[in-house]
Amino acid sequence: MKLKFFLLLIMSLVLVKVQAASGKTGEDVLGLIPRPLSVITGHGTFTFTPKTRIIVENEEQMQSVPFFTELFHHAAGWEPKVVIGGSPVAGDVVFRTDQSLDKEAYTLEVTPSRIEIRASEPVGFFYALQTVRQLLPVQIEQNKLNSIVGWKVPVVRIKDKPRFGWRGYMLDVSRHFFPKQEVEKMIDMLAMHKMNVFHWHLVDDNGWRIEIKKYPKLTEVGAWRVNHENMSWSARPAQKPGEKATYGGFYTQEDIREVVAYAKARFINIVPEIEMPAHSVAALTPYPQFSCTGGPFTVATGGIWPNINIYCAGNDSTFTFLEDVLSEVMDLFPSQYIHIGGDEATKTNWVACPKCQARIKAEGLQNTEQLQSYFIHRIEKFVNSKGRTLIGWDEILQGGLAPRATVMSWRGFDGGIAAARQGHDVVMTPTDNCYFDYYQGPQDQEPLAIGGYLPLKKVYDFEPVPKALNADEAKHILGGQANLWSEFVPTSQHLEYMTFPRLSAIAEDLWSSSDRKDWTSFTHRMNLQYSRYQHHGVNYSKSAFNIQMNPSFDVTTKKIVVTMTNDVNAPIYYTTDGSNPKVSSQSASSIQKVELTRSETIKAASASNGKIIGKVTSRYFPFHKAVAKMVSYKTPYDPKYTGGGNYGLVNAVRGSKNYADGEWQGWEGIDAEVTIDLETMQMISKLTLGTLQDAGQLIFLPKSVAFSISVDGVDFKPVGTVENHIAPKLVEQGVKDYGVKFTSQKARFVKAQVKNIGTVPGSDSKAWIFLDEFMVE
Ligand code: TNX
Repeated sequence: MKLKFFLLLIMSLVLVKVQAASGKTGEDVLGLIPRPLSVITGHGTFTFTPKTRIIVENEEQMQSVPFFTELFHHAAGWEPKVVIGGSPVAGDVVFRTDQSLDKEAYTLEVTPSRIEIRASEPVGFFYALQTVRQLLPVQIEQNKLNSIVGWKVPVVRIKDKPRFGWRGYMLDVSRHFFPKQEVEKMIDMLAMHKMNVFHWHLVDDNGWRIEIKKYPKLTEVGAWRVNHENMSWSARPAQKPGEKATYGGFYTQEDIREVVAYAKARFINIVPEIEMPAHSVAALTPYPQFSCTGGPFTVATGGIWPNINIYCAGNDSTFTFLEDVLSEVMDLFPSQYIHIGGDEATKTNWVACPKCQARIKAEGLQNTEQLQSYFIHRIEKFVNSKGRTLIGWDEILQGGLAPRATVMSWRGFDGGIAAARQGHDVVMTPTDNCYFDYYQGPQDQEPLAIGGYLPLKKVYDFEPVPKALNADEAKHILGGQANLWSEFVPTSQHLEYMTFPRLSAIAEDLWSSSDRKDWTSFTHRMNLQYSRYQHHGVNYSKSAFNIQMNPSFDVTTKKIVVTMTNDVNAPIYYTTDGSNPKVSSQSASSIQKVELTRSETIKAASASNGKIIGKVTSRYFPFHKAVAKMVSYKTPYDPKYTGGGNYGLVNAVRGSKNYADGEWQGWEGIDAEVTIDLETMQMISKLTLGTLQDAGQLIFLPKSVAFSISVDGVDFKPVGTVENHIAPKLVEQGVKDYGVKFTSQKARFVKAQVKNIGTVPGSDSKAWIFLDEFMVE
């Protein structure tokens, strides 16, 4: 007996030690996401068996259970029974109404003999069960039978409630269409994260995705565009006469009803968005009479900017149309909030339109901004007449906010702050923290995205309540939301890649109280969450583990110090011998520094649970003959892209696919000519100049690069010209070297003359050339 006790003591000490060494607390090991308000861990476990009963108090509480018991059905082959009333026995899960708890709050007490859940409403019980689900072995998430020995839940006491009432995720199904099944999969994942709003961006310039019975052409015509999926979003040609529109899709009203019910069963409200007055070309294509010019229009195949073809604000029939559409939308969606868009309207046509001008006059308005405000006020009146609340993007502040409108603040926090100060409710979704269409890792290792940079950590740092607001104003911040715009998200796989794991971070921002947020704890708890994703076949990104390599070059010592980090404090392993990094005896550190004095390739990767995870980052540092030598420029590089200054082209650090990585020197609309003085005569046989293409940033490969060498810096002798005969492609993004090899010759000076293509194909914007590293060998 004594021996057993002693062994137990040793074992628990070892456990504590192991946890302390990894920095993980007992709570972190549970892997609860989002983190509850309070968690007190204990000893022992409760076991779910086929005999386990969930005793609810009434019919209403039954709704909280199926999404939980279903998991057992798939993973265990049996389900706990749900019964109404009865006296609990050992092994039961018991629901108890506790009116003192807030609507979404719950308490959860797990003892070896029973689980007791308290809440005031079904939604609280539902969230408690989501927590129990995370306390179970992760295999509970599997869609195949497991031979787990006991579905055990650790003894624990949890008190929990959300910080915000609006915990949202927006999906744009217009720019790319996602089938109903994928939408439902996302709703499942939202529910697991205790998120409660799914904002469905159903219409935009690139496709109208919701069936409207009164206007069938909205989907017959408006849901389809010419398929230019193989071209860059921003450079797609418009539909030509006779061209067939084959890309698209839409949801029937039956589909919508199904998805709404599906979400409701998971305590998620769907907020539909019908964009107006802009982002409406897909509607105006079949119904051009509701525009100012009368068209004709085509459903946009890709990006259009500026947004000038918008609904006419002077035409009463436009409002009849929109009210008809909104009536059908409100019949389908029980949501209190109806989103009417309101963003990014360019009012050029309103200025020229006689009807709009007549409206301005008749209504005593000052300008088109006020006309937009008139538009939104009028729609708000209608939405309110149906007992609903209007919500729109922060542009609805322009010209005066409609009396009861709620504002979704996306262009930073300012719109939200202004609205809250005027006493309006606000949902915060600033691009900097919430735009899931932005890159989430070092850009050169990511699939093409719209731009921006929103790594997991930055999502985690999101604080929805700005300090500028006083306590009363802050009450208007309903919560926050992540937005996934889908211009650069063509498939369901990619949609998941962009959403996860960032969704876990925003779920914690919006649910957990700020003093419970802790990045290190989050990264530990995520380990189990990644397994949960895996069991659901979610294609999550591992970019947070990817390595950021930060080289810094010292011109005097001619040394590069490369600092390697990742965001999640995971150990980093690296090699310089060309082999792939392995989990090895190398001292495991989440920051590694290497000093380089000769050409070398560094390969590095992070590890998690003793295995390499994420991508292997490989970077070659060429210590060539011109390193740290003087460069002179015929026309200086643009002050926006200096590549680190005058040694930028000769620092042995190459520019990456990311145009903004600080290595590139840029010239806008003009040619470049650079000359290097090697200081002494050298034998030279190869010259190489790195260049970049990033059509989205208007950066194009040079038309040609002419290389020459000289002994005196006066007479230059050509050694070769590289021409790029391929018509400038609008899709590609990447680094390309222009180089020449020749028989070894003596020279002190080398020169590259670089020809810019001049203007962007198909437009009159100036094209950029970007150069980095002029290598001499
Ligand atoms: C701005 S956010 C938009 C969207 C784009 C998004 C891309 C907002 C209200 N409007 O139309 O898809 O940027 O990040």
